[in-house]
Amino acid sequence: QTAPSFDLSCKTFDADIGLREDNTVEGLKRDIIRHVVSTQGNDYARPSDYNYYHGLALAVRDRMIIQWIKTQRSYYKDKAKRVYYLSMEYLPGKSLMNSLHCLGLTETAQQALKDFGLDLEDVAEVEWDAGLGNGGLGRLASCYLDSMATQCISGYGYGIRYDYGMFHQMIENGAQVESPDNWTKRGNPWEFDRARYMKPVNFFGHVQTWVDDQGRLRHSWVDTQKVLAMACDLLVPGFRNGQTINMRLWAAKSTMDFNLEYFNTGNYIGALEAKIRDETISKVLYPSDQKLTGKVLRLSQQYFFVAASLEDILRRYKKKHDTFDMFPEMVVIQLNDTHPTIAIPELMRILVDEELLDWDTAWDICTRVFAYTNHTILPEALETWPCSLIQRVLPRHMEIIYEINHRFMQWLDTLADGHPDPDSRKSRLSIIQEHPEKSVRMANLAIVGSFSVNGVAAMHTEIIKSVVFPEFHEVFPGRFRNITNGVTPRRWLNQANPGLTELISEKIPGNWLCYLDKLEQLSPHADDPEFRVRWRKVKRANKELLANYVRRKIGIECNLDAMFDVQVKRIHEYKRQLLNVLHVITLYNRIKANPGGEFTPRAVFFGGKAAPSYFMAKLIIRLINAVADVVNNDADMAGRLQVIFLPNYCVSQAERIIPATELSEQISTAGYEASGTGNMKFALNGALTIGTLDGANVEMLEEIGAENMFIFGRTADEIRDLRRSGYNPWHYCERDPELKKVLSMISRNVFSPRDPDLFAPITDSLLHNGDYYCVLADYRAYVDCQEQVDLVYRDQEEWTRRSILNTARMGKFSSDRSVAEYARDIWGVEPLACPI
Ligand code: T68
Repeated sequence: QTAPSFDLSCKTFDADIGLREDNTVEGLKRDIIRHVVSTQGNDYARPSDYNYYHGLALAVRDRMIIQWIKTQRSYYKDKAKRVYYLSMEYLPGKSLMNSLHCLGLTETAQQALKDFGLDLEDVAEVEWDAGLGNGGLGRLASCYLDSMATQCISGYGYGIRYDYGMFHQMIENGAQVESPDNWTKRGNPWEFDRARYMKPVNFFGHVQTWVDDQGRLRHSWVDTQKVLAMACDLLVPGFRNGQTINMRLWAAKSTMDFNLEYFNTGNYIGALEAKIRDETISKVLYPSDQKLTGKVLRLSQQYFFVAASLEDILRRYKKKHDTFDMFPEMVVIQLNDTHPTIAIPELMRILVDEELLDWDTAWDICTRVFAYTNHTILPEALETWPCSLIQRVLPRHMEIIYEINHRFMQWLDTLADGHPDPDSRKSRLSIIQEHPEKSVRMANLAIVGSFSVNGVAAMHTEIIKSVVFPEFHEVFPGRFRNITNGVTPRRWLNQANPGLTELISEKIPGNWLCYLDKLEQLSPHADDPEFRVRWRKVKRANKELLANYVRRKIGIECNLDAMFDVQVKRIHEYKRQLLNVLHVITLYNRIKANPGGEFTPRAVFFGGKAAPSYFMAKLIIRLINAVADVVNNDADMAGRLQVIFLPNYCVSQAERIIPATELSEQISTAGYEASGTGNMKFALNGALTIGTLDGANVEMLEEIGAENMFIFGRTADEIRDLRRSGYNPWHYCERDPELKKVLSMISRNVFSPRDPDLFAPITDSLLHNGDYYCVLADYRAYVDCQEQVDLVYRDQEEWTRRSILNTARMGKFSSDRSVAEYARDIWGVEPLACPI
C-alpha cells in the first residue's frame, strides 16, 4: 500500500473572513482571559484548571470555526460531492489535546498556561470524555472523521447528541455497577447549538391515500406527532492542514415550547409531561454493543436522526440544484451498520410522496446514493424490527418497505440462473421474515437499497460473502467489497505516545503521521542496539505513567519489571476474556506448585464494560475481580503475577493503557471478531500481539510476519468443522490436567468462598452447555503460546527488536488508508485542495 498520492500541500484561496487569530502566546492568553471573563463570567485572577480549561477550549474553538467556515466555502466553490457518514455512535473522547495538536498550538498553549501558573496536562485532564458510543464501531466513526478532515475530503458526520453517553462503570465488591454519564453537566465548550436549525420529525399518525388533480395516486403521512431536531455541531479539525469538518449531532426538542396552545388548554403539567416524553428520544445511548431488542425508543432514535440528517442533506443539495438528476453525483451516504437503514425508505418517501418522482426514478437515485458497512456476523446482532412496531411508529415507511420488497421479489423471479429452489431462496433474501414474528431484516433492506456493501477486514468480508449473505453475493456480485479498518495515528500515536512519536521522528523525516507507510523506514533500526535501548526507555516511561494512574485510581502498586499483558475491549463471550482468565489461573497454579521457580513476571490488565443486561459478561467481570483478589493477596505471587481490572474503560483511558502495553491480547474465537481496531492501536505502539486468526489480525500477520506475532488456536474453518463433528468440551477438560484443575478450582469456589456456586453459570456454559465459543478447545494452544511469549520476553533485546518491527509494519492500518479506499472505491470523491 503506497502513501495516498494526493497533494496535502495546501493552496491558498480567497476566503478571508476578516477574523484573524493571533497565535502567539500573548494572543492566546488574551483570548483565554477574554473567555474566562466575558463568556464564563469568572474572575481571571483566580486561575483554576477548570475555568482555564473552558477558556482555552473556547479560544481553540474560535480558531477552528474560522477553519470550518473556510472549509465549507471551499466545498461550495469546488462544487464538491459530499460524503455523509450516518452513525448512531461516535467516540471522540477528549478534544482539547487533539485540537491543539491539529492546529499546531500545543507548545503555545503550554506556555500560555504556564504563564498563568497552570499546567496544560492538568488542565486537559479536567475535560469530560465524550463517550457517545459503545466500542469499536463508534471509535471507528471518529477515526474516519479525523482522516476525512486530514485528507480534505468533504465529509460530514451525522449522529445523535445523547444527553447521557456510555454509562460510567464502577466496580463494587468485584461487580460492575453502572451510573449515568451526564457528560455535559458542566457545559460543553466544543459544541455549537444551532437553535435556529430546528427540523420537525414525524412519528405515528397514519397514511392517507388520495388522487390529486392530475390523476396521480398520492400518499400523505398525516396526524403525526412531531418532535423537533436541533443541530449541535462539533468541529473536527484536520491535522495541520487548515481544514475543519463537522459532526452534526441532533438533540430532540419538544414542539411544545413553540406551540403555546398546548399550555393554553389549561393542562400545564400534562403538557410538560408530553414535552419530557418527546425529549427522551435523544436522552440516552443504548449500552448494548451486539444484542438488540425491538424497543420503540431505539427505533425512534434511528428514525429521528436519519430524518433530520436527510432533510439537512437535501436542503444543502437544493441550494444549488432544481432537480434530483445530479443527486447521486453530488451526494453519497455511508450507513455505519444497519442502524441508520431506515434512511432508505425515508429517502424514497421524500422523493415519491413529497418531490413527486415516480417510483423507478426515486429507486434509481436511492440505490446510487447509499452504501452500507457491516460490522458483525453475530446472528443476535443482525437487526430486525417487528413489522407491527414499524407500522405503528412509521406507517408510511412500512408501506414503502413492503413495496421495495415486493419489487425485489419480482426481480428475483426474473433471474433465469437455474437456481434449484428459487422459492426458498426468495424467502431467505426477503426483506420480510415471517418467523418467529413478522419482521423487517434491516441488513437485507440495506443490501437491496445500497450500491455498495462492505465488510471491515478481508476475512470478515469473505465470511459475509460466503456464510452470512452468500445468496445476496450471488445475485449482486459486484456490490460486495472489503475496506479494512484503520485507526488515526494522530490520536493513537502522536497524542497518546509523545515519547515514541519523538523517537520515530528522529529517524523518519517529514509528515509521517499523515503518510504512515513511511513507518517502514524504522525497520533497519530494529537491529541497532542503541536505538533499542531508547525504544525500551520510552516503553518503560509509559509503564510508569500507567502505574501511577493505577495507583491513583485503584490503589494497586504495579511491578514495573513485569510484562504488561493487556486485554481491554467490551466484555463479550466471543472475545474470550475467559480464556485469558483460565491462563492466569494456570500461571497461579504453576507458581504455587513451584514457589522457588523462575517465572517471567506478568501484570495482567483487563478493562471493558459489559452490557447492563448481559448476565454472562457481568459474571466474567466478577470472575476477573475474584481471581485478582486471590492472586494479588497471595504472598507467593509477589512480583510475579498481578491481575488488575481497570474500571471504566473509555477512549481517554485507552490513551494511557495502550502506549504502556507490551503484550496485546486479541484472542476472539476465529470467525467472530469482524475486524478489531484495538489490535491495530497496540501494535502501532510497539506491543506484541498474541492472537487468533480472526478479523484484522490476519492482515496484521501478513504485514508484521509470523515471526513477530504469537498466533495460536483454531482457524474459523476448524471451528466450524469442530462444531459440525460434535464438539465435546468435556473431552478437552478430561485430557488436560492443568485445565481440569483450573475449572475445578472455579467450581470448588476457590474464587468465591463467600458466595458458593457464584461462577457455576460459567463452568456450566463451558462444560455442560457446549462451550459455544470453544474456549476449552483453544486452551492448550493458548497456554503453550503464552509460554513462548514468556521465553521471548526474557530476551529483552529480541523482544524490543520485534516491538520495533511491529510498529514499523503497521503503516497499512492508518485510517487515512481506509478512508482513501472508501473515497476511491465507494464514494467516488477526490480529496480537495486544502484551504491553507
Ligand atoms: C465492532 N462492532 C466489531 N458494534 O465488533 C469490531 N453494535 O470487530 C470492529 O472492529 C468494529 O465494530 C469496527 O468495525 C461494534 O463495535 C457496536 O458497538 C454496536 C453498537 C450498537 C449495536 C450494535
